[in-house]
Amino acid sequence: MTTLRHYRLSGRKALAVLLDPDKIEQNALSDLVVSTTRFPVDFFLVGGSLVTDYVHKEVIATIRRHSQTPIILFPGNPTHIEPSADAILFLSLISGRNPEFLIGQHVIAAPLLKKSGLEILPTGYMLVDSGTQTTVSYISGTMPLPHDKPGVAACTAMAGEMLGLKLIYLDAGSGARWAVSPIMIAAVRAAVDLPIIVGGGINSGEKAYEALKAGADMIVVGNGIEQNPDLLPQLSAAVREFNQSVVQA
Ligand code: 1GP
Repeated sequence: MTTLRHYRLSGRKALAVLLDPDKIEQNALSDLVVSTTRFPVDFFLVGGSLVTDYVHKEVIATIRRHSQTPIILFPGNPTHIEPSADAILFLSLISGRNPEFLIGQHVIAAPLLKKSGLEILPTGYMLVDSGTQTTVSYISGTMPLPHDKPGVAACTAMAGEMLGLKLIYLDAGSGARWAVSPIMIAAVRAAVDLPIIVGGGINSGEKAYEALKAGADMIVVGNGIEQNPDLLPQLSAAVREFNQSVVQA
């Protein structure tokens, strides 16, 4: 996203909250979105690898009622395309070897996306082993990158950048037991110039700060916020603290 590129160039960090339409109930959603006026977030991501309720449109409308924060779709397949969002992560699952998720679904989605008016964000999506099998790994039929192989992650991201992708998303998967390690984030940071998104299992201000320090440009949090109401203030503070040090530097 042009905006994420700006974050990368300025050294500022971003926080995104992932809303899974299946998991969040409308009243809780309104409360959460209202609370972001006190504890700002930079983006809302809407989606997940397996959706059963198909209420993306309603979720987006609720966000828009309370907030002007940009909304980015995080789709699992072409049925999750919803034109009322602002942009879509056009994910190529480059950590896997399943052609459907590297290019197949994209061919099906392309004409719909062209009509949708959504901003397209070509993203190298890398699943990283998190100590437990995640829904996205199961649904995509792909093996995640080993947690302790930063070199493999770096080469994968490099290839993604050379192929022309514009963002890298390192994801341990929702509810990950282990978040992506700072060592792996730093290796990817050293290997590519692209903005790096990191998510999965970020459930404390410390983990958020570590990911940002290692080179993440944006962190994504989903599960943790639904489970712990104190997390949003902590994450918002971690990102703010980081950005203050950038402004002062
Ligand atoms: C998952 O990166 C996201 O795709 C967010 O993960 O729900 O564990 O925060 P969590």
